[in-house]
Amino acid sequence: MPLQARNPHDDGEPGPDDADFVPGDQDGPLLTEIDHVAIAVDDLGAAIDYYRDTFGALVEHREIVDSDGVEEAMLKVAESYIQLLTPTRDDSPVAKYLEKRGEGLHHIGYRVEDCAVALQAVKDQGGRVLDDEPRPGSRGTTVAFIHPKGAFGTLIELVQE
Ligand code: CMX
Ligand code: CO
Repeated sequence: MPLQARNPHDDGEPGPDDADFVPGDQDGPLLTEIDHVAIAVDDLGAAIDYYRDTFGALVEHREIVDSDGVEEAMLKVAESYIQLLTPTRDDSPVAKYLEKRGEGLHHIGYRVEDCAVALQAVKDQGGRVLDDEPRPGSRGTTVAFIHPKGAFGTLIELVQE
């Protein structure tokens, strides 16, 4: 075996101190698939009609998520979804987004095997998390959000199915 430079604090286990450490590398990357691309819209019905009439994309799931103050329509695209989002109340994060930035890309949902593990990896790297612990999302998923200001301008949702 070739000799490798070792960190003097190395405990033999792979970890963030290793120069060549990749989070999740032991079992493959932490992000396994794009779960959904979320788009904030003023009129959910109009957006659903647009995707159906233009692309033939159909709603597979619809839900009001009270805890987030949103109504969502999930349109399947291969193994991923487009998540059309509209606010259900004035203090919804999506209401604030629409008011400030108008309609458009709101966040990206990345699928992970284990939301707690992925969230811990973000914290270990000093990332700015919006959820300290994984919490329930739509469709019975477990999710956690990461602040866009610590993630190159993109709000990230970690999604465990
Ligand atoms: N994408 C990128 N940047 C965003 C953003 C978004 N979706 N939302 C806000 N920002 C930016 C703002 O433009 C602002 O930037 P500037 O300071 O440069 O103007 C900054 O982030 C504001 O940050 P803040 O004051 O800390 O936060 P806000 O009150 O604007 O809320 C956020 C933003 C991300 C913290 C809030 O939306 C949140 O907690 N989201 C997580 C929950 C969520 O989005 N739920 C709805 C979806 C549910 C689902 O998918 O199921
Ligand atoms: Co989402």
